[in-house]
Formats: sequence, structure tokens, C-alpha cells
Amino acid sequence: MDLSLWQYQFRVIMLGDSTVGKSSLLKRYTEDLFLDCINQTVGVDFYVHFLEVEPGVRIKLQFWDTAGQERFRSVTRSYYRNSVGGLLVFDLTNRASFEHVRDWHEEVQERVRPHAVLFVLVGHKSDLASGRAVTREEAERLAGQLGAPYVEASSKTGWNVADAVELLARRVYQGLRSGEVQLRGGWDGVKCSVPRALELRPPEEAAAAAAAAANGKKSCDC
Ligand SMILES: Nc1nc2c(ncn2[C@@H]2O[C@H](COP(=O)(O)OP(=O)(O)O)[C@@H](O)[C@H]2O)c(=O)[nH]1
Ligand SMILES: [Mg+2]
Repeated sequence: MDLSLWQYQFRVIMLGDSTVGKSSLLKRYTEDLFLDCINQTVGVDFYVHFLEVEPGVRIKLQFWDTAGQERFRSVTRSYYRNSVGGLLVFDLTNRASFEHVRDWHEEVQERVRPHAVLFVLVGHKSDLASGRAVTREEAERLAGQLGAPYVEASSKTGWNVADAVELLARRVYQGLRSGEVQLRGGWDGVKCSVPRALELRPPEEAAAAAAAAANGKKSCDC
């Protein structure tokens, strides 16, 4: 895939308590690596990955990995507003991290109002099955209440990691097509690399025109 060609950029935030595995999830997704002793995130880290959501439509996913610790919250809050998607992560072996999911969700919603962020709820560290402290049923119930799909995943084995992230990316893309997600001036949640009018065309036509526009290095006004 030619990485210089992308039609949309989505900014996604990682949410959840410290040590639930947010950074590990991104490392697995973007580099296919897992580290037993991953460095603790301080402030905000930044990861990028490219995804073709449908033939010819390439998305640049930009992830903001926040530190879960309370003392860093002031650093991370300012980023919520410029996000279109959020991965709400808890550790399946850590009951408290599950109980805090609602707080993370509320904290984001409060700051982006009247706009919304689209979420996926991730029950993480599914490889530690014997230490499970949250049932699939209760996680699914919570996800339903938050209006988000639920996925269980493991960065250690790699199981379902790409599915969880790409479910969110596809949700945002569908939201963009349906009008649920709208491009707004001065907002960095979604950026496009092609002129605005292309969005109104059918996907195949838009993709072809977008590639042509990107080749000609036209800039985006949205
Ligand atoms: N068993 C297991 N351990 C994990 C998994 N993901 C992360 N960890 C471990 O959990 C700890 C915290 O991970 P980290 O990514 O720093 O969490 P963060 O604070 O949410 O970013 C590290 O020791 C990781 O190696 C997983 O899927 N399974
Ligand atoms: Mg981290």
C-alpha cells in the first residue's frame, strides 16, 4: 500500500485505567510486537497505522495513547475534544478497571458535548482466562448501555487485536458515510486529504477521484 495516499485520517484515543494494556494493544496492532515489560506511558504517546476500509479507501489511523494515572489527566483532557473514536479498555482480570469504564466514558462525553465520540469496549488480556474477574455477559451488558460493541482481545497472543481496532475504524467510516459523523472546521477528529465534494460521490468514484487528487497533491479544505 502506498502510505502517502490516504483519504481520511481518524484520530482515536485510548481510554482505561493504568496497566489494562492500552500501550500493548497499540504496539501489537501497529508493530505486531508484545513486550512483557513495556515502558509506562507518560503523558501522551502517538501511534499511526494505515487501513484500507474498502477497496481504494485508505484510512490513516492516528492513536493517542494516554496515561491512565490521575496525575496525568490534565495533560490528556485537551485531546478528547479532537477525537472521533475511543477504545475503552479494561483488564478482564481486574474488576476495578471494569468498574471504571463508565467513568472514562462519561469523562470523554462531558468534554466533547454536543458532539459524540464513537466507542468500542475491549475486554483485554483474554489469555489470562483462569484469572477472569468479569463475565462476558456483564461486559456485553455494559457495552449495550454505552452504545458500543464489545470485543475480547489479547495483545500477548495477538488474538482479536486487529478486529477490535478495525471495528472502531469501520464504525467511524460508516458514521461518516451516513452523516452520523460530520466534518467540522477546526476539528481534528477526522481529516480528509481530498476536496470536500468527493465525499458526496459513490465510494468507488470517490476513491478513484481521491487517488487522482492525491497524486496531484491537492490540499483539503475540510
Ligand atoms: N497477559 C497479558 N498481559 C498483558 C496484555 N497486554 C498487556 N499486558 C501486560 O500488562 C502490563 C501493562 O501493560 P501496558 O500496555 O503498559 O498498560 P497501559 O498502562 O494500559 O498502557 C504490562 O506488563 C504488559 O506486558 C495481554 O494481553 N495479556
Ligand atoms: Mg500505557
